[in-house]
Amino acid sequence: MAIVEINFDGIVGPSHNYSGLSLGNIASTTNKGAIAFPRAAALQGVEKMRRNLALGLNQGVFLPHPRPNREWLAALGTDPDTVPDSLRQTAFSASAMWAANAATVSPAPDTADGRCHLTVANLRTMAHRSHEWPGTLAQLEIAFADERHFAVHPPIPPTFGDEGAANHMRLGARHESPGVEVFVHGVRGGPFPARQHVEACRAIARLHGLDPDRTLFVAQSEAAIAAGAFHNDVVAVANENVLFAHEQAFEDRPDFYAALKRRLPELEIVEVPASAISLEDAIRSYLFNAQLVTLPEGVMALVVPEEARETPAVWNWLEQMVEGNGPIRRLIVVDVRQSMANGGGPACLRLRVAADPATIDPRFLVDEIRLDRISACIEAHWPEQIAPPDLADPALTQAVEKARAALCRTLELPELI
Ligand code: SUG
Repeated sequence: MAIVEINFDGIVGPSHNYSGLSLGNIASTTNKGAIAFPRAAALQGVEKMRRNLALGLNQGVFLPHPRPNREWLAALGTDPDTVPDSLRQTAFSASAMWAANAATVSPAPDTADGRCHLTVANLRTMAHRSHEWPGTLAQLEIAFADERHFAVHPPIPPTFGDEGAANHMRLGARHESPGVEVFVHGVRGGPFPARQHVEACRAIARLHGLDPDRTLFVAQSEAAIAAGAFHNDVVAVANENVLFAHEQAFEDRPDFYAALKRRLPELEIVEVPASAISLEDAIRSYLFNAQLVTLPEGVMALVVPEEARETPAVWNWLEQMVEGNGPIRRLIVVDVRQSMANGGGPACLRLRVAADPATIDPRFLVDEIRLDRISACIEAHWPEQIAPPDLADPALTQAVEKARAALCRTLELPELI
Protein backbone atom coordinates (compact mmCIF):
# COMPACT_ATOMS: atom_id res chain seq x y z
CA MET A 1 0.00 0.00 0.00
CA ALA A 2 1.09 3.55 -0.60
CA ILE A 3 1.96 6.18 1.97
CA VAL A 4 -1.16 7.69 3.50
CA GLU A 5 -1.91 10.02 6.36
CA ILE A 6 -2.93 8.25 9.56
CA ASN A 7 -4.39 10.07 12.55
CA PHE A 8 -3.45 8.42 15.83
CA ASP A 9 -5.87 9.48 18.56
CA GLY A 10 -5.03 9.25 22.23
CA ILE A 11 -7.74 7.16 23.91
CA VAL A 12 -9.04 9.20 26.86
CA GLY A 13 -7.77 7.52 30.01
CA PRO A 14 -9.96 6.31 32.90
CA SER A 15 -8.51 8.95 35.27
CA HIS A 16 -9.74 11.93 33.17
CA ASN A 17 -10.46 14.74 35.61
CA TYR A 18 -10.52 18.52 35.96
CA SER A 19 -7.77 19.59 38.31
CA GLY A 20 -6.94 22.91 36.67
CA LEU A 21 -3.30 22.00 36.19
CA SER A 22 -2.47 23.99 33.06
CA LEU A 23 -1.70 27.66 33.63
CA GLY A 24 -2.35 29.57 30.41
CA ASN A 25 -4.97 27.06 29.27
CA ILE A 26 -8.18 28.98 29.97
CA ALA A 27 -10.50 25.95 29.79
CA SER A 28 -8.38 23.97 32.24
CA THR A 29 -8.29 26.86 34.71
CA THR A 30 -12.00 27.67 34.35
CA ASN A 31 -13.15 24.09 34.87
CA LYS A 32 -10.92 23.35 37.85
CA GLY A 33 -12.84 21.27 40.36
CA ALA A 34 -15.69 20.34 37.99
CA ILE A 35 -16.95 16.76 37.87
CA ALA A 36 -15.43 14.88 34.94
CA PHE A 37 -17.05 11.99 33.07
CA PRO A 38 -14.22 9.68 31.94
CA ARG A 39 -16.50 7.10 30.31
CA ALA A 40 -18.37 9.71 28.28
CA ALA A 41 -15.08 11.44 27.46
CA ALA A 42 -13.51 8.27 26.08
CA LEU A 43 -16.65 7.39 24.12
CA GLN A 44 -16.70 10.87 22.59
CA GLY A 45 -13.14 10.25 21.42
CA VAL A 46 -14.12 6.90 19.90
CA GLU A 47 -17.09 8.55 18.14
CA LYS A 48 -14.75 11.11 16.59
CA MET A 49 -12.58 8.27 15.28
CA ARG A 50 -15.65 6.56 13.83
CA ARG A 51 -16.61 9.75 12.01
CA ASN A 52 -13.13 9.99 10.52
CA LEU A 53 -13.15 6.35 9.47
CA ALA A 54 -16.53 6.86 7.82
CA LEU A 55 -15.02 9.73 5.83
CA GLY A 56 -12.49 7.25 4.43
CA LEU A 57 -9.58 8.43 6.59
CA ASN A 58 -7.02 6.13 8.22
CA GLN A 59 -7.12 5.83 11.97
CA GLY A 60 -4.79 4.69 14.72
CA VAL A 61 -4.79 4.88 18.52
CA PHE A 62 -2.43 5.36 21.43
CA LEU A 63 -3.06 3.82 24.83
CA PRO A 64 -3.73 5.90 27.92
CA HIS A 65 -0.68 5.88 30.19
CA PRO A 66 -0.53 4.00 33.50
CA ARG A 67 -2.09 6.33 36.09
CA PRO A 68 -1.37 7.15 38.81
CA ASN A 69 2.18 7.08 37.49
CA ARG A 70 3.80 4.73 40.00
CA GLU A 71 7.24 4.95 38.41
CA TRP A 72 7.27 8.71 38.61
CA LEU A 73 5.99 8.67 42.18
CA ALA A 74 8.67 6.13 43.14
CA ALA A 75 11.34 8.43 41.68
CA LEU A 76 9.95 11.09 44.01
CA GLY A 77 10.12 8.74 46.98
CA THR A 78 6.41 8.06 47.31
CA ASP A 79 3.59 5.86 46.00
CA PRO A 80 -0.18 6.07 45.44
CA ASP A 81 -0.92 5.21 49.10
CA THR A 82 1.36 7.81 50.65
CA VAL A 83 1.46 10.47 47.96
CA PRO A 84 1.17 14.01 49.36
CA ASP A 85 -1.82 15.97 48.14
CA SER A 86 0.46 18.36 46.24
CA LEU A 87 1.53 15.56 43.87
CA ARG A 88 -1.58 13.43 43.62
CA GLN A 89 -3.38 15.25 40.80
CA THR A 90 -0.15 15.54 38.85
CA ALA A 91 0.35 11.77 39.06
CA PHE A 92 -3.23 11.05 37.96
CA SER A 93 -3.59 13.33 34.95
CA ALA A 94 -4.96 11.71 31.82
CA SER A 95 -3.24 14.37 29.70
CA ALA A 96 -1.57 11.80 27.41
CA MET A 97 -4.92 11.77 25.54
CA TRP A 98 -3.72 14.89 23.67
CA ALA A 99 -1.62 13.03 21.14
CA ALA A 100 -0.74 16.21 19.22
CA ASN A 101 1.71 16.74 22.08
CA ALA A 102 3.17 13.23 21.92
CA ALA A 103 5.86 13.89 19.32
CA THR A 104 6.96 15.95 16.33
CA VAL A 105 6.72 14.00 13.10
CA SER A 106 8.65 14.64 9.86
CA PRO A 107 7.44 12.53 6.94
CA ALA A 108 9.95 10.51 4.93
CA PRO A 109 10.25 12.83 1.88
CA ASP A 110 11.45 15.69 4.10
CA THR A 111 14.30 13.88 5.84
CA ALA A 112 17.90 13.24 4.80
CA ASP A 113 17.69 9.46 5.22
CA GLY A 114 14.25 9.07 3.64
CA ARG A 115 12.68 7.70 6.84
CA CYS A 116 9.79 9.13 8.83
CA HIS A 117 11.29 10.69 12.00
CA LEU A 118 9.47 11.11 15.31
CA THR A 119 10.85 12.97 18.34
CA VAL A 120 8.99 12.42 21.59
CA ALA A 121 8.01 15.70 23.27
CA ASN A 122 9.55 16.40 26.69
CA LEU A 123 6.54 18.52 27.79
CA ARG A 124 8.71 19.88 30.56
CA THR A 125 6.77 23.11 31.22
CA MET A 126 3.77 21.59 33.00
CA ALA A 127 4.54 19.17 35.84
CA HIS A 128 1.58 16.91 35.04
CA ARG A 129 2.74 16.53 31.43
CA SER A 130 6.48 16.27 32.11
CA HIS A 131 6.18 12.60 33.07
CA GLU A 132 4.35 11.55 29.89
CA TRP A 133 7.36 11.05 27.68
CA PRO A 134 8.57 7.62 28.90
CA GLY A 135 5.11 6.15 28.30
CA THR A 136 4.88 7.80 24.90
CA LEU A 137 8.36 6.67 23.87
CA ALA A 138 7.53 3.08 24.86
CA GLN A 139 4.46 3.08 22.61
CA LEU A 140 6.15 4.77 19.66
CA GLU A 141 9.00 2.27 19.85
CA ILE A 142 6.51 -0.54 19.40
CA ALA A 143 4.22 1.11 16.87
CA PHE A 144 7.05 2.39 14.68
CA ALA A 145 9.63 -0.32 15.34
CA ASP A 146 10.41 -0.90 11.66
CA GLU A 147 13.74 0.90 11.34
CA ARG A 148 13.69 0.72 7.57
CA HIS A 149 10.86 3.23 7.62
CA PHE A 150 10.97 5.03 10.98
CA ALA A 151 13.42 6.67 13.36
CA VAL A 152 12.05 7.29 16.86
CA HIS A 153 14.07 9.80 18.90
CA PRO A 154 14.03 10.27 22.67
CA PRO A 155 13.04 13.71 23.96
CA ILE A 156 15.16 16.85 23.64
CA PRO A 157 16.93 17.52 26.98
CA PRO A 158 14.45 19.28 29.27
CA THR A 159 16.50 22.48 29.28
CA PHE A 160 14.42 23.41 26.24
CA GLY A 161 10.67 22.89 26.35
CA ASP A 162 9.11 20.92 23.51
CA GLU A 163 5.38 20.21 23.08
CA GLY A 164 5.46 18.21 19.87
CA ALA A 165 3.31 18.42 16.75
CA ALA A 166 1.00 21.03 18.29
CA ASN A 167 3.72 23.56 17.42
CA HIS A 168 4.74 22.14 14.07
CA MET A 169 3.13 22.37 10.63
CA ARG A 170 4.11 20.47 7.51
CA LEU A 171 3.06 22.00 4.23
CA GLY A 172 3.46 20.72 0.69
CA ALA A 173 2.14 18.20 -1.76
CA ARG A 174 1.04 14.94 -0.24
CA HIS A 175 3.96 12.81 0.90
CA GLU A 176 5.56 12.34 -2.53
CA SER A 177 8.00 15.23 -2.56
CA PRO A 178 9.78 17.29 0.09
CA GLY A 179 7.53 19.73 1.91
CA VAL A 180 8.21 22.77 4.08
CA GLU A 181 8.29 22.25 7.83
CA VAL A 182 7.33 25.15 10.08
CA PHE A 183 8.28 25.12 13.75
CA VAL A 184 6.40 27.63 15.89
CA HIS A 185 7.96 28.66 19.20
CA GLY A 186 6.96 31.00 21.98
CA VAL A 187 9.02 33.94 23.18
CA ARG A 188 6.78 35.73 25.67
CA GLY A 189 3.23 35.00 26.64
CA GLY A 190 2.32 37.90 28.88
CA PRO A 191 1.19 36.34 32.18
CA PHE A 192 1.43 32.81 30.76
CA PRO A 193 4.38 30.54 30.03
CA ALA A 194 5.65 30.11 26.47
CA ARG A 195 5.92 26.35 26.30
CA GLN A 196 7.87 25.75 23.08
CA HIS A 197 11.52 26.82 22.97
CA VAL A 198 13.23 27.70 19.69
CA GLU A 199 16.31 25.65 20.62
CA ALA A 200 14.13 22.56 20.92
CA CYS A 201 12.75 23.27 17.42
CA ARG A 202 16.24 23.68 15.96
CA ALA A 203 17.41 20.47 17.61
CA ILE A 204 14.49 18.50 16.18
CA ALA A 205 15.12 19.88 12.70
CA ARG A 206 18.77 18.75 12.95
CA LEU A 207 17.91 15.33 14.36
CA HIS A 208 15.32 14.73 11.64
CA GLY A 209 17.81 15.70 8.94
CA LEU A 210 15.58 18.43 7.49
CA ASP A 211 16.78 20.62 4.64
CA PRO A 212 17.55 24.00 6.26
CA ASP A 213 16.21 25.77 3.21
CA ARG A 214 12.84 24.09 3.61
CA THR A 215 12.57 24.62 7.37
CA LEU A 216 11.16 27.75 9.01
CA PHE A 217 11.25 28.83 12.64
CA VAL A 218 8.46 31.24 13.48
CA ALA A 219 7.50 32.96 16.72
CA GLN A 220 3.98 32.64 18.06
CA SER A 221 2.51 36.08 18.82
CA GLU A 222 2.60 37.17 22.43
CA ALA A 223 -1.02 38.31 22.07
CA ALA A 224 -2.08 34.79 21.11
CA ILE A 225 -0.32 33.14 24.07
CA ALA A 226 -1.66 35.80 26.45
CA ALA A 227 -5.20 35.19 25.14
CA GLY A 228 -4.87 31.47 25.93
CA ALA A 229 -3.25 29.96 22.81
CA PHE A 230 -0.81 27.83 24.79
CA HIS A 231 -0.01 25.88 21.60
CA ASN A 232 0.12 27.08 17.98
CA ASP A 233 -2.56 24.55 17.01
CA VAL A 234 -5.08 26.64 18.94
CA VAL A 235 -4.71 29.43 16.35
CA ALA A 236 -3.47 27.72 13.16
CA VAL A 237 -3.65 24.42 11.28
CA ALA A 238 -2.10 23.30 7.98
CA ASN A 239 -2.77 20.57 5.46
CA GLU A 240 -1.00 20.05 2.12
CA ASN A 241 -0.77 23.51 0.50
CA VAL A 242 -3.27 25.18 2.81
CA LEU A 243 -2.56 27.21 5.93
CA PHE A 244 -5.66 28.14 7.95
CA ALA A 245 -4.74 30.67 10.62
CA HIS A 246 -5.90 33.56 12.74
CA GLU A 247 -4.54 36.95 11.79
CA GLN A 248 -2.87 37.26 15.21
CA ALA A 249 -1.31 33.80 15.34
CA PHE A 250 2.26 34.76 14.43
CA GLU A 251 4.63 37.48 15.57
CA ASP A 252 6.14 38.44 12.17
CA ARG A 253 3.25 37.48 9.96
CA PRO A 254 4.22 39.26 6.68
CA ASP A 255 7.77 37.89 6.83
CA PHE A 256 6.54 34.42 7.64
CA TYR A 257 3.94 34.35 4.85
CA ALA A 258 6.51 35.69 2.35
CA ALA A 259 9.13 33.11 3.37
CA LEU A 260 6.57 30.32 3.08
CA LYS A 261 5.29 31.50 -0.29
CA ARG A 262 8.85 31.64 -1.67
CA ARG A 263 9.35 28.01 -0.77
CA LEU A 264 5.85 26.88 -1.69
CA PRO A 265 4.44 28.99 -4.55
CA GLU A 266 1.23 26.93 -4.61
CA LEU A 267 0.51 27.91 -0.96
CA GLU A 268 -3.04 29.03 -0.13
CA ILE A 269 -3.51 30.99 3.08
CA VAL A 270 -6.98 31.13 4.57
CA GLU A 271 -6.66 33.82 7.19
CA VAL A 272 -9.37 34.79 9.64
CA PRO A 273 -9.21 38.51 10.43
CA ALA A 274 -9.42 39.62 14.04
CA SER A 275 -12.23 41.98 12.99
CA ALA A 276 -14.37 38.94 12.07
CA ILE A 277 -13.37 36.60 14.91
CA SER A 278 -11.57 37.85 17.99
CA LEU A 279 -8.75 35.83 19.51
CA GLU A 280 -11.03 35.23 22.50
CA ASP A 281 -13.79 33.72 20.32
CA ALA A 282 -11.22 31.71 18.39
CA ILE A 283 -9.88 30.23 21.61
CA ARG A 284 -13.28 29.69 23.21
CA SER A 285 -14.62 27.94 20.11
CA TYR A 286 -11.37 26.19 19.09
CA LEU A 287 -12.16 26.60 15.38
CA PHE A 288 -8.47 26.30 14.54
CA ASN A 289 -8.00 23.25 16.71
CA ALA A 290 -9.70 21.44 13.89
CA GLN A 291 -8.56 18.51 11.84
CA LEU A 292 -7.97 19.88 8.36
CA VAL A 293 -8.16 16.76 6.22
CA THR A 294 -8.17 15.82 2.56
CA LEU A 295 -11.10 13.49 1.86
CA PRO A 296 -10.66 10.57 -0.56
CA GLU A 297 -12.69 12.51 -3.16
CA GLY A 298 -10.01 15.21 -3.09
CA VAL A 299 -11.72 18.09 -1.25
CA MET A 300 -10.62 19.41 2.12
CA ALA A 301 -12.82 19.29 5.19
CA LEU A 302 -12.48 20.91 8.58
CA VAL A 303 -13.42 18.75 11.56
CA VAL A 304 -14.46 21.27 14.22
CA PRO A 305 -15.81 20.91 17.77
CA GLU A 306 -19.47 21.60 18.64
CA GLU A 307 -18.30 24.76 20.42
CA ALA A 308 -17.46 26.29 17.01
CA ARG A 309 -21.07 25.85 15.90
CA GLU A 310 -22.27 27.44 19.13
CA THR A 311 -20.20 30.62 18.70
CA PRO A 312 -22.23 32.73 16.23
CA ALA A 313 -19.35 34.86 14.87
CA VAL A 314 -17.32 31.71 14.26
CA TRP A 315 -20.07 29.63 12.69
CA ASN A 316 -21.17 32.44 10.34
CA TRP A 317 -17.60 32.90 9.19
CA LEU A 318 -17.07 29.17 8.65
CA GLU A 319 -20.31 28.79 6.70
CA GLN A 320 -19.32 31.63 4.42
CA MET A 321 -15.88 30.13 4.01
CA VAL A 322 -17.15 26.78 2.75
CA GLU A 323 -19.60 28.46 0.40
CA GLY A 324 -16.83 30.55 -1.15
CA ASN A 325 -14.19 29.50 -3.61
CA GLY A 326 -11.52 28.61 -1.09
CA PRO A 327 -9.83 25.24 -0.65
CA ILE A 328 -11.85 24.19 2.46
CA ARG A 329 -15.22 22.89 1.28
CA ARG A 330 -16.82 20.93 4.11
CA LEU A 331 -17.44 21.31 7.82
CA ILE A 332 -17.76 18.29 10.06
CA VAL A 333 -18.84 18.88 13.65
CA VAL A 334 -17.80 16.53 16.45
CA ASP A 335 -18.63 16.41 20.15
CA VAL A 336 -15.47 16.21 22.25
CA ARG A 337 -16.80 18.38 25.08
CA GLN A 338 -15.14 16.45 27.88
CA SER A 339 -11.72 16.98 26.33
CA MET A 340 -12.57 20.56 25.32
CA ALA A 341 -13.27 21.41 28.94
CA ASN A 342 -9.58 20.73 29.60
CA GLY A 343 -8.49 22.71 26.52
CA GLY A 344 -8.19 19.82 24.05
CA GLY A 345 -10.09 20.00 20.74
CA PRO A 346 -10.29 17.55 17.83
CA ALA A 347 -6.75 18.35 16.65
CA CYS A 348 -5.21 18.03 20.12
CA LEU A 349 -6.48 14.48 20.34
CA ARG A 350 -4.58 13.24 17.29
CA LEU A 351 -1.03 12.82 15.99
CA ARG A 352 -0.63 12.75 12.22
CA VAL A 353 1.82 10.27 10.73
CA ALA A 354 2.32 9.79 6.99
CA ALA A 355 3.27 6.18 6.38
CA ASP A 356 2.37 2.92 4.73
CA PRO A 357 0.02 1.25 7.27
CA ALA A 358 1.70 -2.10 6.52
CA THR A 359 4.89 -0.80 8.16
CA ILE A 360 3.15 0.01 11.48
CA ASP A 361 2.41 -2.42 14.31
CA PRO A 362 -1.23 -3.32 13.52
CA ARG A 363 -2.21 -3.27 17.20
CA PHE A 364 -2.12 0.54 16.98
CA LEU A 365 -4.40 0.71 13.92
CA VAL A 366 -8.18 0.56 14.13
CA ASP A 367 -11.19 -0.20 12.01
CA GLU A 368 -14.87 -0.30 13.01
CA ILE A 369 -14.54 -3.72 14.60
CA ARG A 370 -11.61 -2.76 16.78
CA LEU A 371 -13.38 0.47 17.75
CA ASP A 372 -16.40 -1.62 18.81
CA ARG A 373 -14.13 -3.64 21.09
CA ILE A 374 -12.55 -0.50 22.50
CA SER A 375 -15.91 1.09 23.25
CA ALA A 376 -17.18 -2.11 24.87
CA CYS A 377 -14.12 -2.07 27.13
CA ILE A 378 -14.67 1.60 27.99
CA GLU A 379 -18.36 0.97 28.75
CA ALA A 380 -17.43 -1.91 31.04
CA HIS A 381 -14.47 -0.41 32.90
CA TRP A 382 -14.16 3.39 32.75
CA PRO A 383 -15.41 5.24 35.85
CA GLU A 384 -18.57 7.14 35.14
CA GLN A 385 -17.48 10.26 36.98
CA ILE A 386 -14.58 11.71 38.93
CA ALA A 387 -14.43 14.82 41.11
CA PRO A 388 -10.86 15.81 42.04
CA PRO A 389 -11.24 14.73 45.73
CA ASP A 390 -12.11 11.21 44.51
CA LEU A 391 -8.47 10.78 43.44
CA ALA A 392 -7.60 10.16 47.11
CA ASP A 393 -9.86 7.09 47.25
CA PRO A 394 -7.81 3.86 46.92
CA ALA A 395 -10.82 2.22 45.25
CA LEU A 396 -10.53 4.72 42.41
CA THR A 397 -6.82 3.96 41.93
CA GLN A 398 -7.73 0.30 41.67
CA ALA A 399 -10.56 0.94 39.21
CA VAL A 400 -8.39 3.14 36.99
CA GLU A 401 -5.56 0.60 36.90
CA LYS A 402 -7.96 -2.27 36.18
CA ALA A 403 -9.58 -0.32 33.38
CA ARG A 404 -6.29 0.33 31.61
CA ALA A 405 -5.25 -3.30 32.02
CA ALA A 406 -8.51 -4.35 30.37
CA LEU A 407 -7.87 -2.06 27.43
CA CYS A 408 -4.32 -3.41 27.02
CA ARG A 409 -5.80 -6.91 26.82
CA THR A 410 -8.41 -5.73 24.33
CA LEU A 411 -5.74 -4.31 22.06
CA GLU A 412 -3.33 -7.20 22.73
CA LEU A 413 -0.70 -4.76 23.95
CA PRO A 414 1.56 -5.38 26.97
CA GLU A 415 0.43 -3.71 30.18
CA LEU A 416 3.95 -2.64 30.99
CA ILE A 417 4.08 0.10 28.41
O1 SUG B 1 -1.42 20.77 27.86
N1 SUG B 1 -4.66 20.28 29.10
C1 SUG B 1 -3.71 20.19 28.00
C2 SUG B 1 -4.41 20.43 26.69
C3 SUG B 1 -3.52 20.11 25.52
C4 SUG B 1 -4.11 20.52 24.23
N2 SUG B 1 -3.26 20.14 23.18
C5 SUG B 1 -3.04 20.86 22.05
N3 SUG B 1 -3.39 22.11 21.96
N4 SUG B 1 -2.46 20.27 21.09
C6 SUG B 1 -2.56 21.14 28.19
O2 SUG B 1 -2.78 22.27 28.65
C7 SUG B 1 -5.37 20.08 31.42
C8 SUG B 1 -5.14 19.17 32.57
C9 SUG B 1 -5.80 19.58 33.85
O3 SUG B 1 -5.98 20.76 34.06
O4 SUG B 1 -6.09 18.69 34.65
C10 SUG B 1 -4.33 19.89 30.32
O5 SUG B 1 -3.26 19.40 30.58
